[in-house]
Amino acid sequence: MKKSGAALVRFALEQLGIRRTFGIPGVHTTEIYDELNRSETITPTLVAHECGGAFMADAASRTGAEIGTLLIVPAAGVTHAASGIGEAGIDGIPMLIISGGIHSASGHRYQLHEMDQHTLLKPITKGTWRVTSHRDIIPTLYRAYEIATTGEPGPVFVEVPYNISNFLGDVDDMPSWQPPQAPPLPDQAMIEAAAQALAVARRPGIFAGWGAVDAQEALIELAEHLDAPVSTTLQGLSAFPGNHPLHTGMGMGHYAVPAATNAFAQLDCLLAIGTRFSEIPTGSYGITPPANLIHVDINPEVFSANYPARHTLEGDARAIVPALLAAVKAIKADASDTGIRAQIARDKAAYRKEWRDHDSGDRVNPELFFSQLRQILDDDAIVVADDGNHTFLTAELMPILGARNYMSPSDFNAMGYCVPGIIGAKLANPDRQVVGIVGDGALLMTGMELVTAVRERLGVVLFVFNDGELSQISQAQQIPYNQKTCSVLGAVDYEAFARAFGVAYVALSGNGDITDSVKLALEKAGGGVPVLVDVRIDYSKPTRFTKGVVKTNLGRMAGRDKVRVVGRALWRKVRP
Ligand SMILES: Cc1ncc(C[n+]2csc(CCOP(=O)(O)OP(=O)(O)O)c2C)c(N)n1
Ligand SMILES: [Mg+2]
Repeated sequence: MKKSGAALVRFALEQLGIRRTFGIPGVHTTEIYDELNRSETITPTLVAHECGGAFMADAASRTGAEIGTLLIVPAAGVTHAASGIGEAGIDGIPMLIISGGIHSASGHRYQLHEMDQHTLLKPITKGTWRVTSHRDIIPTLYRAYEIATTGEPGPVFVEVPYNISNFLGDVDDMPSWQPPQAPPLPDQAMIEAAAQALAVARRPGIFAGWGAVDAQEALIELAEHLDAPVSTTLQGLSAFPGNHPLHTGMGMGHYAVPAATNAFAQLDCLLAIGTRFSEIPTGSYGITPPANLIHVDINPEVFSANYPARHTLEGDARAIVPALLAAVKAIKADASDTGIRAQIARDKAAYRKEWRDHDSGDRVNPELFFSQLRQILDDDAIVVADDGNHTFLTAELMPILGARNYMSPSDFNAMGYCVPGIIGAKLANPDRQVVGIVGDGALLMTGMELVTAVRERLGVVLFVFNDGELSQISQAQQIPYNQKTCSVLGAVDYEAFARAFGVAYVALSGNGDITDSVKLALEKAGGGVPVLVDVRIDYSKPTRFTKGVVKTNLGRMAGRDKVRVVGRALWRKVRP
């Protein structure tokens, strides 16, 4: 039979259960857009910039039932989207990216949007394909999808040349999609050995990353059975409920929140699930996990990459954690109350008090903001942060109560995630509250996507932490340089900015306004309109994370560099 490539793309996406694509059409993709527009199950969604589209697709993947999909023009669309693809690639988030491609048989060179996209995308995707015939389209999209969603998930890229998508060609059949089999569990003997190590440990602890988000029920039971404290990575903040008595907060070691630092101080066994021990979750490698380290991950390359593991269990945490729980229960009775819960509660209360007692002057105290926001929001609200000081404030002060209810850029660390992120999350979860915490610098990168939020009538609330600086960097410049080079922003009238897009505006100027302003914003958002809340945040107290990382990095410097850096700072203090 004869089909256009565009019709074949539509068929494959419908089979894969894709319900939405993000992107901007161009001459290479208008035929595919036209097909999708006629699909009863797929909605092609226009974005303002492909980078925003990629962050939306990422957020839809993190919080929704199906994987985020991009439909973009070749070359310029792909380079614009690359930051979002990179974030998904490093963070293990599945994403399907389809671009048009130049006419593959025209015989001409220097065509519009001509570029080797595959070389560019190789390091940030799990695979890239260029279809070479109509017969190729359906199997290639199925294969790409399977690779994106199995093993450690990640982005995949398929280029469909213009002459294939837009013209008719021969296909023999249109096969339906068959989902792949679940992978096998690791050897039972390895699970039992790890369970034995946990069962005999005097002070076991659990460190949960994004890879653990879908194993929460068994993880809670395992932690309770062992009376083991649980800390999370930044990306995995939602892997364990923030209001559980064994939840310590983010990290371990001296950069972590105090409840985590103290609870993890004397561990003799650590169970790490779905984390790579990369730079952010280790506070720039400032932790010392015990030698008795059990590492569970779907990607075996992470084992012993930064810290040697005694036991490694390769596979999906959704299968391994319940198996580990069963094996532990078979060896060890429920642990008695070790006193760890009371210690965590005391440390958490003291840390909150330390923040509340910090004098924020006439600006908004971060602890008061987050504790009141938490009280007002629904338990299943989705919280999206960007990258900056506001991220670590959110991580340290905002309890996240359910799996996949928090996201922010992590190891790839691409600023600009939040505004598109709340859009992607809300489109995937129209009945849940979705709020963003964004730095003013990050807002300037992708804030134009508010036009998309308004067009889609999304009742999202965006809290802009307005401090006029790229604070995470300006803070880091303080000690070594005592100067804020290129980290002070221009002044922006956010009320006018919001008005330009038809976004509602709420001012949050001081501590007395917090509850009323948050409630007002949520009420306005209930009407299907995005709301920008201009938060005059107080950034005068640094987070534990920032202080810890600065200390770790200074401590690691060679003596002569330390003298140079500290000496320069002192000199500039006297002679600015
Ligand atoms: C694309 C990109 N560019 C630069 C950086 C470096 N960076 C990390 S945090 C940060 C500051 C963010 O400023 P803002 O959004 O205002 O948040 P704040 O730290 O003030 O809360 C910068 C510039 C980055 N992570 N990503
Ligand atoms: Mg800022």
